[in-house]
Parts: sequence; structure tokens; C-alpha cells
Amino acid sequence: VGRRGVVVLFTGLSGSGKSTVASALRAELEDDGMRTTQLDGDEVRQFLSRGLGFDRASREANVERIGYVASLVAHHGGIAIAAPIAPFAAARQRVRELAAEAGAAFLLVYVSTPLDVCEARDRKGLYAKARAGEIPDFTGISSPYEAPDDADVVIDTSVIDLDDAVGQVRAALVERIE
Ligand code: GGZ
Repeated sequence: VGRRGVVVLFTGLSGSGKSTVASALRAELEDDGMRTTQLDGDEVRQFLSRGLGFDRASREANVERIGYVASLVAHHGGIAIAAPIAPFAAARQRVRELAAEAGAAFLLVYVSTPLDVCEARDRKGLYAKARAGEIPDFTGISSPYEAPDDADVVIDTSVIDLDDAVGQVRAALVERIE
């Protein structure tokens, strides 16, 4: 495997489990000798998208930048894995187009864990702050999340375990690059 480059774009709410599944996928692929490039959310916001906020235009720019870098990686046969919220269908579509232009495969993974579960987890306390009005434009609370209808894999982490989730993404990925 690994002949054709691929852009793997995870999308889902804050706390849905995107990063957890993305990191576990990466670890598994690396164990099998595949080189991966992970566009970590925090690092992207720190370097690639420093200064961008969470209004619609900023999010679209953020996701497009991720798509651009991921496509450069995938153009040369790499496996690029990114896990932003990517709440807007238009920006996700843009990533799909960038991957196609780069001659790479594209995989959209929708981590569909419901809002009430993400909010109950509230690992970082952000939902509580958003409910209290302390974080404006918070996805799912005061900013929209457009659920994809074009996902290649749909994972609800409140229903399936991590190994299953990784297995599903991995199977879809291998299918596309072999
Ligand atoms: C959503 C926010 C916000 C607002 C800060 N809305 O759970 P986290 O903390 O670690 O991940 C979230 C992250 C979202 O950044 P992305 O670059 O993935 O978003 S997007 O794709 O829409 O550009 C959350 C934190 O940043 N965060 N403020 N208002 N999430």
C-alpha cells in the first residue's frame, strides 16, 4: 500500500473524538511502515493559521490552508491526516477539489458523535463556557455545524470503540490507495 497519496479529512464537533481516532490511525499506519503527516489542530492554529478566529471566513480559510498543505503532501504519495472541525460543507468540498487537483485520493471521515455526548464529555470545559456566553461562535452552540452527506466513513464514538473506528477508516483508506 501507499502508492497513491491520500488526504484524510476528519470532520466533527469539538470533543467528538476526531483527534483521538486520527492519532490512533496514524500510529497504526506508521507501525505498518507507512509514512504519515498529521496536521494537528493545535499546531495548525499556532503556525499555519495563526491570527485566524472562528468566524465563518476564518474557519473556511483555516480548512482551505489545511487542504492545501495536505494536498502538497499527498501529491508526492504521502498520507496526510487532518482533523479540524471543518463545519462548512463548502470548505470541505474545497479540500476534496485540492486533493483531486493534486492527483491524490480523498477520504472524508465524519465523526458524528452527537452534540449532547460531546457536551457531556466537555473535556476542556469549552461547552460550559460557550453556554455561559464566554466563547462566541462556538460550534454546535452558537455557530453551525453542517453535517456532511458525502462522508466516506461515519463514526459515532459514543457507539463504537476506538479499534473499530480506526479499522473502518483504515479499510476505506487502503481501498483507495491500493
Ligand atoms: C469551536 C473552538 C472555538 C469555537 C476555540 N468553536 O476541542 P478543541 O477546542 O481542542 O478543538 C476546537 C478547536 C477548533 O479549531 P478548528 O481549527 O478545528 O476549527 S475549524 O475547523 O472550524 O476552523 C476547540 C477550539 O479550537 N475552539 N474556539 N468558537 N471550537
